[in-house]
Order: sequence, then C-alpha cells, then structure tokens
Amino acid sequence: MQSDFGVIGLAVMGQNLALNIESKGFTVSVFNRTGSKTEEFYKRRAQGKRIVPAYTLEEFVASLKRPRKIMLMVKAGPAVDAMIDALLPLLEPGDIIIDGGNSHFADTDRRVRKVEEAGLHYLGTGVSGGEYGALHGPSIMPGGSREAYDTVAPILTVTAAQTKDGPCCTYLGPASAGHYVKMVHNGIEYGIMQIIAEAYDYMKRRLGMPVPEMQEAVAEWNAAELESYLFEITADILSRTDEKTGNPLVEMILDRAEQKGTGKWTSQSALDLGIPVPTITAAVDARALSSFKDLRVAAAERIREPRQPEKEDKAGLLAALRSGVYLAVIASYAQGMHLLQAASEEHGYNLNLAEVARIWKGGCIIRSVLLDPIQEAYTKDPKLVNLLLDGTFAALANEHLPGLRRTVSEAAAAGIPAPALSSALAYIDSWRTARLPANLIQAQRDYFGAHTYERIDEPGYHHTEWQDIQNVM
Ligand code: 2AM
Repeated sequence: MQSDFGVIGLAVMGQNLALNIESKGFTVSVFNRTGSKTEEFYKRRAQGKRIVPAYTLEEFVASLKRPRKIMLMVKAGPAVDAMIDALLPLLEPGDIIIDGGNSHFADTDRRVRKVEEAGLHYLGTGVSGGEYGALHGPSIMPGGSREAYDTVAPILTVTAAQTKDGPCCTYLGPASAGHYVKMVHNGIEYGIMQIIAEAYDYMKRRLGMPVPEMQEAVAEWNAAELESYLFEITADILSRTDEKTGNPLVEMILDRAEQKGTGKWTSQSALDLGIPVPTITAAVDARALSSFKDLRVAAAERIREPRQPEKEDKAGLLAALRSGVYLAVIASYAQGMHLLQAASEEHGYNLNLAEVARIWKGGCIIRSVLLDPIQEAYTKDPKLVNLLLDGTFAALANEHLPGLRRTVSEAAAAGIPAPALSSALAYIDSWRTARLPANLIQAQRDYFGAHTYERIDEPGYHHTEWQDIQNVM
C-alpha cells in the first residue's frame, strides 16, 4: 500500500510533523539525507506506526500515492534547492512539493516558478509552533497554487492546531504568500520577545524585584489581558532554578541573543516597502547589540550610569509597566499587520488579514488573546491600514499610553535601555501627531538638493532659492 504523505528531513521538526500527520490516520513515508537518522527514527519514535522509511529518493517517491504530497523539512537555503533538483526528475505532473521551512519569500517565488514550469506544484508553507507544535498541532501558513492546496488541505488542516474558530491552517494566497506571512509572524515574535526582555530588565533594575517576584507578575499578566504563549513560557522560565548553583536559571544564561534571519528579513522587506516596523527593527538591533558582549563590558566601565532614582511607588510603576507592555505588544502586531497589508498589495497576495489573525490563534509562537480583537478589526474592515485606526485599538491606545509613557521615561531616567518599548511609544505618538516636523525635512531637502516641497496653503510643488549659488561656489 502506498503512503498518503511524504516527509523529507528528519531533524526534530520533521520527525514531529511526520508523527503528528501519522497520528491523524495517514501513512507517512520518510526520507533523510543521512540514512542512519531515518533508521533510528524508524526504530524508536516511529515504532509500530504507519511510517514507511525510505533510504533512497527513488524508493521514497515510489512509495507515495499520486498526486504525491511531499513536505520538505530541511534546512532553509541551498538544501531546499538541492532537494528540489533531486526530486524533479523523479516526480510526475500534478505532484506537490511543500516547503515547510523558514525560506526567504524571494527564494520561494523563484522555486514556485521553477517547479511549476516542470508541471508540478509548489506550496511555500510557514510552520510555527516549535517542536511541541509540530507534534501536537502547529499553525500552518500555506501559499502557492490554490488547486494544490485543496489537494493537501484534508491532511494539513487536521494536522494543524485546532481552535474554537477552526483549524490553524488556511490557504493564504499565491506564490510566496505563506512564507511571507510566516516571516512577518516571526518579526512580530521578535518584537514581543524583546518587549518582555525589557520588562524583565526593568523589573530587575528599576523596581529591584527578585526573580520569583517577577515570575508572579508575569504569571498574573498572562492570566489576564496578556494571555499568550510568550508570556506563559516566560513565567515558566522565571520559575526555573539552576541545578548547579541554585540561582534562578535565567540569571545563569549568557546575555548574547542569536538569530536565524526571519526578523531581519521582516525589517528589510518593510524598508523596501516603506512601511514602519520600528519595534520589530529595534528587536533585531537589540539582538545585534547583545552580541558585542566584550565591548559592552568594556564600555560599561567607561560610560557612567545616571544617578538612580528613588525606589518609590513600586506598585504604581509595576502597574504602568504592565500597561505599557500591553500597548507595546499591540504596536508589534499593528506594525506586522500593516506590513502584511502593504505586501499583499505589492506582491498580489490578496491576503485576508482576519484569516491570518485567526490561524495565529493556536499552535504558533505569537498566539495570544489579542488576536481575537485583531481578527475582529480586519473582519470589520478588510482594508484597514493600521490597527491603531480601528476604534477598539484606538481606545486601548488611549487607555494604555500613560503607562507606556511613564515606563519609557522611567527607564530613560534610570539608564535602562528599552528600545522596543520606546520605539513603540514613538510609533504611536507619531501616528497620533497630526503635524510632524517633516516640513523641516522637506525644507532641508529643497535647500541642498532642490527637491522641492509642497505647501499647506496651495497645491503643487515649490522651490525656494535658499542660497546664492554663485557666491557659494
Ligand atoms: P541530515 O540529517 O542529513 O544532516 C535539518 O538540518 C535537516 O535538513 C536534516 O534532516 C538535514 O539532513 C537536512 N539537510 C541539511 N542540508 C541538506 C542538504 N544539502 N540536502 C538534504 N538535506 C539536508
């Protein structure tokens, strides 16, 4: 009997996804470049299950029902191209290749063209939820051919996380739509992670809270308006003790953050499209800055701390922090959704942002109760440019701006860096500023480059002879 589905790449994500799909009643063939991993998987985790190991690609391809449905779970980059090149001669028209890795959307566009030219289908598909999600139900973000999606939908939708609003998997749009949405998902994730990290630093240094007290605070936030995966795991992280030293484990971890690139890609694409995502970019920058550990240690000896403010009104400051964190998290979603709206237009994805919010409600890293009002906002107005312009979110901004403002000024006064929180504040303050100082920028541009400017009192483009060129030369 032939298999319903194939998975190539048996690192943990690939193994877990294969087991998840099998658990839904499907037979799954598996292949890995290094055959010993396939063997080990088959002998251990896949024992007694409808998992068919293959040790050559020919064997793997022959084991699959047509049209073949093959999910690549290999390392993003050249490995994906290598696998496509190896598979194409073995596959037949109508077969479907699904790339479940974090591929750059431009690579996906190129691969879609290549695979479709060969008469096959290609679905660039974001998968979020980490190892746990892959096994128990991730958020799945597929893009590419609609027809191919409809063929694999019966498998993917039952494999995905399930919520009261349906499975966390839906067709997102043509070409690289799925990988683009996954990229922005990760950008938002970078922003929220950095906001939480700044809140931890602020609780430690400004409020003098020991880790168990922070843990209580974060757990309390997570039990209310900030209920979400990232706050949940943070509360758990803060509860762990290092076995070796007896200290809170988090305090024993080196402060140097790494990254694989999806946050950076989000910022790069946002710059290309002219959409501001300052909190996401601040998070990418913060990771980059953290990597200069030795230089930071040296600079810490040369550049003085400001005089530390009194530790008074701790309860008020903590309440302000909670409020500020909430609004900054909203700003991260607002920036990501704005970018998706613009990219949808630019790349022709025709995204349904209410559906994007819906499939992020379960399984994925940025799942949060906030996605309910976000889904509602885009259901009400599918073309909404920015969440902050929605009535519900404008009201939330009004309610929580004082807390964010107080937190950012307190952090600044204490010399505690809060790039994500302060960028979120500047972002929202910029949106609510009817007249920004861009008039002066235009005057400067016209001054040195004769770039012209528009006036507030008459239409058209104007230029001023700011300097006497003859005399300056
Ligand atoms: P491996 O076990 O043979 O290294 C994550 O690294 C997954 O991607 C692993 O399953 C790994 O296979 C696979 N992978 C990495 N580079 C690859 C390549 N060039 N071709 C095929 N698979 C690759």
